Amino acid sequence: MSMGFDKETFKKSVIYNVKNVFRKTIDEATPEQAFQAVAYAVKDVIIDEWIATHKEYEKQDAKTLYYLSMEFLMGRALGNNIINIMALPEVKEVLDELGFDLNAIEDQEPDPALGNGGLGRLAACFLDSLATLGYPAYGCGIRYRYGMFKQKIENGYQMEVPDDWLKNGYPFEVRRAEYATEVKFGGYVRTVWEDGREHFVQEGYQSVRAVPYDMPIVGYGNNVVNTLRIWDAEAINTFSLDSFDKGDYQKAVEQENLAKTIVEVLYPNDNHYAGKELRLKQQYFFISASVQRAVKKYMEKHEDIHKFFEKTVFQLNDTHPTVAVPELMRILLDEFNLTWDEAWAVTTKTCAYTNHTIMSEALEKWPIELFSRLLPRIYQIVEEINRRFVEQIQQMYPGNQDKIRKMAIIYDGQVRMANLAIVGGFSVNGVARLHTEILKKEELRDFYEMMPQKFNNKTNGITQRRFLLHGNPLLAEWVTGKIGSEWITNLPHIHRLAVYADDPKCQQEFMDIKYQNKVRLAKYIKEHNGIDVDPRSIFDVQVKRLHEYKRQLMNILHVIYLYNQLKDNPNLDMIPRTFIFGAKAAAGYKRAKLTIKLINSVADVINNDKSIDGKIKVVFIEDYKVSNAEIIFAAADVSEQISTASKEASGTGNMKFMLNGALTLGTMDGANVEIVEEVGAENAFIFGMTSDEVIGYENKGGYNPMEIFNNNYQIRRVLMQLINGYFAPQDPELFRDIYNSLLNTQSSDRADTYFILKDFPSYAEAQQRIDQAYRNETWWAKAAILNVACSGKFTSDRTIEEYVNDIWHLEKVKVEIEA
Ligand code: DL6
Repeated sequence: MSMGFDKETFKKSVIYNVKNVFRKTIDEATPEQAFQAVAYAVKDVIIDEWIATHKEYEKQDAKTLYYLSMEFLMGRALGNNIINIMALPEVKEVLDELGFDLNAIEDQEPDPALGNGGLGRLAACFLDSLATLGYPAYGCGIRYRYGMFKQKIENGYQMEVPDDWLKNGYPFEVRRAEYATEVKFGGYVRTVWEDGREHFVQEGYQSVRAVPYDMPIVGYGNNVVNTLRIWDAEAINTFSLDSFDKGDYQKAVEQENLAKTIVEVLYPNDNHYAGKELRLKQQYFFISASVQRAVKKYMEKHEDIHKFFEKTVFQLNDTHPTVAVPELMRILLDEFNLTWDEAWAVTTKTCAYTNHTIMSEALEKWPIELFSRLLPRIYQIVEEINRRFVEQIQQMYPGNQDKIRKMAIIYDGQVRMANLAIVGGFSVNGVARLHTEILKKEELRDFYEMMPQKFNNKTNGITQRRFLLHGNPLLAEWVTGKIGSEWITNLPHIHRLAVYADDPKCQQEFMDIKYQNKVRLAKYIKEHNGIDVDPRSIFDVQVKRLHEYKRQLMNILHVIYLYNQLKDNPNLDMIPRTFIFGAKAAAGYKRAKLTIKLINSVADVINNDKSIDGKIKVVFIEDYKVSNAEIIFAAADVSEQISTASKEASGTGNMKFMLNGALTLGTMDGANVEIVEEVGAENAFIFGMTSDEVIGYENKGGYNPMEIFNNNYQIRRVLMQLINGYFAPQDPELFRDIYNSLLNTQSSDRADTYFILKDFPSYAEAQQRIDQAYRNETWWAKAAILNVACSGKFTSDRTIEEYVNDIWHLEKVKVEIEA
């Protein structure tokens, strides 16, 4: 139990909060009010540790990491915080005594969804691990007024509903007006001569006030509480008569509007760059505020800005925060009067960049016109960085224009953010071994040849505290019962479970727990979808963002293929299967949205077909998010990780399934490669082309799917069902675009870009192997336990230690709290 936790004080605090905040007695409180009261009471426990942690960091003058990210997909905080202060049993007892159920109260919390998918959730796992390991770190991001949209399914179609997560206030945040700072946009740069040198002054700009809100990030049982700092925007001078009198009316209105719009909404694009001006404003807004604050904080304790990098490191979570490079340069040049070389030396020792994708549509490139208009001084600095870098290229590769074409930061009217991030930092990392190798050999090959020392791999990880301890309490307790609780902070320890994999009693216990988790999910599905699913069927799950490269389409085509077999032969010997999908599509991504409609249309036909006797069920879980993800992972038998090899940088859902004892059905892509390496190919179902094969075909301009269509009757039959109204009797043309995308009958794009038909036979064969394997419960239980036992590598604690050792060089800090 946490040192600072006292049950009676906690109880009083809950009662007091209900009274003080809502003017009610505890018996009158609504569940939402009870949630707020409990959250405030938990925050009260955390606050002392939060203050103590920051005192300790200051006392030790610790080097600090700033994890700069447009996205933090935190999920609910209450349950996680209670677990991390190690007060779960006591809080449950108190709530019991007060007549509340903790689960019901947790369900009242909105999911702070300030992220899209993998990249944002990774940032959240990293914060958990940093705090648990005791490393001084801030997450820096944006306090979006509306996070990731809520997904409603209406008539099979995705509808987007705004996520007003702040509407009742968020109890865990603290507004820190004392750290507010100004961020400037637009205008022009005037050059002035002073003290014998040029100075640059931005004039005629608009500005906003960036105001930070801090959220506590509680380490597990170690008194450490770090901070996620998200910036809100306010008008510099609230709209005033004063401006009106001065004839600045227009400007005052514009500043007010700028502040309102800048943090209004998270762009709901995953692995896709939309190129919107507001997005660049958002990027510069939170980066300028964070970098300014980091410099100020450093200067409070130090005199020599030249040594800034000794105490500070900025990790750029993808290219979105790359303006940190020129922003730090600006501050060093214009505010500290460093020379270019001095400023460059500091900047390039402070910044490090993580690449999260090789998808070309995700590469950020800003038109010069937009970039220079919005950020005139920053653009000047980028131009100078580029000029010097191009000179370097020319020295190294004299006369080689191709190198300049590929590596220049400014080229063809565009500012290329990945190139800026690579040149402006000291480290470039990929997020799984295969991904890093592809970066080195293909996408970033020229940079790798020029500066190999910068490149390194950091295979992603996940926090076992949220995805096992909190999400799957039955399995967590079972694991602890077998091997003790060390796995909670040292996941490789979980390998000790391996000795139980062959033990029939343990196998039975494990399968019973899985069954109970399936019952829990079946209940959720009944409540949310109105569909009955059989917990004895195989739960075959694909939950992740909807993207063509992730191939949800291949999965649903296979469902149709299986259904056809069953229709042909109602006595087909197969283990009943429940195919579960969950996925949000970017609001403007038409084909992805049509795929959701297809899944729901197939579900409608199959789930209502009495003739197949419930042997196949298809469920699309609405509004897939962190809180329901925890329930889904716990209940899965099969984890679908079926991206086209080379396209998924890492994946992290794959790790969460493994930790919960699901078997991977996957391609040799991303971190699947390392998962299989840990658990053994015999305990997974691997299929499909390798990344080398895929890249080989791509280099040849693709392949001809018509051959497969013509020669494989079963595949042809499935594809024809897309356009003969089988799943859309009212509108037989509805799925024509999907059909065309596979066969390229009309479009100018390459046919079947993601090799769905090419990999289909091998996928269907792997699915057949699953059906056979599940019949042998002993084998399945053993393989599932081994998956849990071999998941140790995939803790984000390991990933963070690697970042610390190779890139960040932080020191652990101990925080003692007096009892
Ligand atoms: O590294 C976290 C996560 C990976 O696990 C996924 O494989 C990858 O797709 C995702 N990348 C992005 C890129 N987004 N942008 N822009 O989300 O990162």
